[in-house]
Amino acid sequence: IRLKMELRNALEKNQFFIHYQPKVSLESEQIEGVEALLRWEHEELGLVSPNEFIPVIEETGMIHAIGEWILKTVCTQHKVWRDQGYPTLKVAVNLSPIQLKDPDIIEKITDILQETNMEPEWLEFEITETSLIENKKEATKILKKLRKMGIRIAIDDFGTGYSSLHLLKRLPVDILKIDRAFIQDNDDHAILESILEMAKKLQLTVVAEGVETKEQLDYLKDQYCQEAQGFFISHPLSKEKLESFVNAQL
Ligand code: G
Ligand code: G
Ligand code: MN
Ligand code: NA
Repeated sequence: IRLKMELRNALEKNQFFIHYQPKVSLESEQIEGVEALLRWEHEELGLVSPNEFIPVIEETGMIHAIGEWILKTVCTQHKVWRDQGYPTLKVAVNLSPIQLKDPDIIEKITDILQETNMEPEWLEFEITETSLIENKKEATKILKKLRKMGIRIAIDDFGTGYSSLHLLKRLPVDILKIDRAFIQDNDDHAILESILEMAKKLQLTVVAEGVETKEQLDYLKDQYCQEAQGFFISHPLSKEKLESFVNAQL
């Protein structure tokens, strides 16, 4: 109840900000993109984990306004970086299953892209596997429209739900983000290897999440996984720290 009350004013009080976690190409080991991650800092509660407050903003419907703020903020920042001459990065934004139920979602996204001069080619949306499966029909329609606009779609936390090869083939997606549980299980690579094989057959790009060690990174390279993200590469960073990270690679 406390969280719910405090969240109500969080947008006006400018308590939200975005962190960016680098994603690297396993071939070049260069940064190719970032995942935008929402952060909330309250004056008394301090930094509250998204795992605690996202369910609250979803239940109360605040996710609609906050989701628009996230996309607008990320696209505006992307334009600033382009204007400043940084190498252009892909940027991934998480979409809540609640946002996929908004009948105006396509119009809202279209408006924000126009307003912020964002090329859809640089944008990805991440949707969790479970939310896709639970809301398959509606979600498929929306994802098809987003893809037509030129935005890429990633299935987040892949492997934790029950996507069959058959379902995956019909879903309008471009990228699989393999859940960190499969990356971090160093004793059993069977599932990971079969996901990689399946993704190759379906011509999907694979991103490994939660890479925390050099061993994991090297193993993924051997397996021809395309991209990786995780604490071994970088924690989520403030925009200033991301700029230093990019500069250090140039
Ligand atoms: O960044 P962190 O590990 O603290 O995120 C915890 C969870 O919150 C993850 O499941 C992540 O997908 C989710 N999350 C973080 N930022 C956003 C966001 O901007 N929108 C939505 N819908 N979920 C987010
Ligand atoms: O569900 P989603 O994949 O969007 O969640 C992203 C969350 O995963 C972020 O909160 C981020 O902080 C967390 N994360 C990113 N890299 C790692 C990692 O290497 N290990 C662990 N344990 N969490 C990570
Ligand atoms: Mn994600
Ligand atoms: Na994930």
